[in-house]
Amino acid sequence: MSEFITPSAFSALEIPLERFLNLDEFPIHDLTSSRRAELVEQCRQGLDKWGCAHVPDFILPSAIEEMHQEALRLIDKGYAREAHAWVNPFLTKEDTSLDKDHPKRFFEERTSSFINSDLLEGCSVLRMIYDSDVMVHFVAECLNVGPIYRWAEPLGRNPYSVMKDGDYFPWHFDGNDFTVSILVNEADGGGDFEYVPDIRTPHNECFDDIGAVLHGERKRVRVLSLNTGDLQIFKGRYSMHRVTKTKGSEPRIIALPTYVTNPYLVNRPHHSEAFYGRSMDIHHERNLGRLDKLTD
Ligand SMILES: O=C(O)CCC(=O)C(=O)O
Ligand SMILES: [Fe+2]
Repeated sequence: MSEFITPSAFSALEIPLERFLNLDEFPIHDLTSSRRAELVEQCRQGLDKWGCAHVPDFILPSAIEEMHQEALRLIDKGYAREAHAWVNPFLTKEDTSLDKDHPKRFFEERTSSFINSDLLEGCSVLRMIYDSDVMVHFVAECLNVGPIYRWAEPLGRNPYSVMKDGDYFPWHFDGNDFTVSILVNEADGGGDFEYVPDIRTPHNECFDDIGAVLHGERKRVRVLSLNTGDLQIFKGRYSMHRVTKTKGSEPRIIALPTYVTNPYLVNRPHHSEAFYGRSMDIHHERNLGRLDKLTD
């Protein structure tokens, strides 16, 4: 485990919520607050109806700016831009034994990049948001599942996804259960988040429906216009999603604090290589079965 050199987490004592939340407007720390109950209810409705919860202006502009500046300092470092790859929606390798129309044989080029979690700075406000138990508790209540945990995944637990002019993030499913996203900087154009809510279930791969979307079927596709500071909570393991091509000189930067139901698991080695540029010992050591039988 000598690969790990960064500090792991902030303690509850070290996380001033006021640094990233307006607690008058978003009193997620106060379990007696009717405003909190209302927010949880709205998120549950969003997840039920559209597979996505959306809270406008959740994170303070000053914290968004801190994250933006952190991302700009890190944008050209480490593994940020090395992991370009041809990927299918499951991030698995080409399998020529399958029919050529099978969705597992549908490959697109991912040109977007990640600022991996292990690069985040010591005083990163994104790490603070991620490590906050108050946030984890709030997200779990919105999802109406629990307990949920922070992820053991060293590279993908809370990265920034970065898309520069002309970059594309292809259709895929996530290896984890839930993703929270917070847009930190908007591209000049494009960069729409598109998703198909619950296109597969824990016990049904639904390859035909997936294939139809990959070949252009738009009936069930939803498009989210994201705004900086908004919070999205999204079930990326069941809802196939992508980000359309970005345009212009401003990079699209989005923070992705990610929570899971199994605190031990990490991404599969091939998923880590395809998205985050490499796999580490932990990805091979913890390559265990999933409770669902879905391809990932
Ligand atoms: O950039 C986004 O909005 C989504 C990123 C994403 O889907 C992922 O990192 O798995
Ligand atoms: Fe994703």
